[in-house]
Amino acid sequence: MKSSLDLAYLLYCRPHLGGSGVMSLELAKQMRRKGHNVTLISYPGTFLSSEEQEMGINLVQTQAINYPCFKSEPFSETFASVIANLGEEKNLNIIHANYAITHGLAATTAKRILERKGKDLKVLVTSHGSDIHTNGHHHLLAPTIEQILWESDAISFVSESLQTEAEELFPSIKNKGEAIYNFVDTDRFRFSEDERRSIRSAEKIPDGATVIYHASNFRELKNAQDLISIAINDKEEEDARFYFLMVGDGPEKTIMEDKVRSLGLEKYFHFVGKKENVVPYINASDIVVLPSKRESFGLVLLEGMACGRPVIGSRVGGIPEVIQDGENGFLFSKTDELYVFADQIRRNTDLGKRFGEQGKLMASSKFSVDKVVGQYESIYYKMVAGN
Ligand code: GMT
Repeated sequence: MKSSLDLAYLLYCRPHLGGSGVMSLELAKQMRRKGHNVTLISYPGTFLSSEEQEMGINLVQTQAINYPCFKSEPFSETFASVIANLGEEKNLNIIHANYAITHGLAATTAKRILERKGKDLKVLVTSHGSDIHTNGHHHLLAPTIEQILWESDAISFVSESLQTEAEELFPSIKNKGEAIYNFVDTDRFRFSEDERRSIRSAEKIPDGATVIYHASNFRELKNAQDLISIAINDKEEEDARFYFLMVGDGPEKTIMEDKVRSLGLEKYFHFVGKKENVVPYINASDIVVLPSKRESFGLVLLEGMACGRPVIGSRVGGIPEVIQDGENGFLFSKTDELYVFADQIRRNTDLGKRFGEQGKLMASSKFSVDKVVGQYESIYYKMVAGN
């Protein structure tokens, strides 16, 4: 039997919401369930649920330094010290940093501090996307990101497409990384008729309406405005119109709300803000749509699939690894196709059902907790063994 490990996760955690935080917190919980010691390291203001506390997960928060001459909080430095202190106190095996920028830099710095003191801390950096497809192309960030990835003991990418892009961008890290998909807990993300009814009634969505679900941080790259094109195309439709459940918050939300108002479409768009539990909103919907310009994976789609929803996504980044075109949903390349595909699913309920069933199957096989958590655990053991 393999011995249990001492693991630390450096992550964006509650109250921050977003795919990387959701994934890394869930991974940490799964590792704790497997008997490993787990410490979360995160920002001031982070909190654990009572379940997480009862499970024996530790939380260490860094603190703001508030030194007046600093232009911003030196989080890379304070996190590095937090990890190094933790590594001195106990025999920490692995620091799993989510994102190279800030977290990976802190982890590799802590590794060097501990090395000087004769301790061997292994660093795994998970690249969730922007380190490569956005910041990785910025000349003021790229050399540092490459160095962090190069210095780490192992790298995981949330999709094969992200790994390919990273290796093209930074040839020095070739053969170092591994694609490990995000996963979904199918016990939590599952269909419920009660939730469906309750949200549709609370949001006053008429019977027969087809509801499109979108969740994001409403940044420009999420391209949420494409959804308005569906509503514009739908103007001729009399009875069974599209309604939109828009979950999340971010810079483009107000722009979208203004646009929706100026087009007289406010009846159809329901901006419900940030939600800690998105499952009832997915269940209230009929199609999940992610029209991003860049996307390393698209966890929102996988959550929709687990709840048996057909999915539509743009043909970019890792989305084609989540959506099998014509099997569990549609991939689109041009905005006009978005309406055509959504309309096809609305008119052909059998097709929507078939897509939903296939998506559910994929969620519990290709993207299952057991499979993906097992992949991470095996990387941890390989790292500790020095492979
Ligand atoms: O999509 C975002 O802007 C949020 C970001 C995050 O930090 O949560 O998401 C990234 O990581 C998720 C979890 O691995 C992926 O599912 C998202 O596709 C990825 N976002 C982008 O690549 C834009």
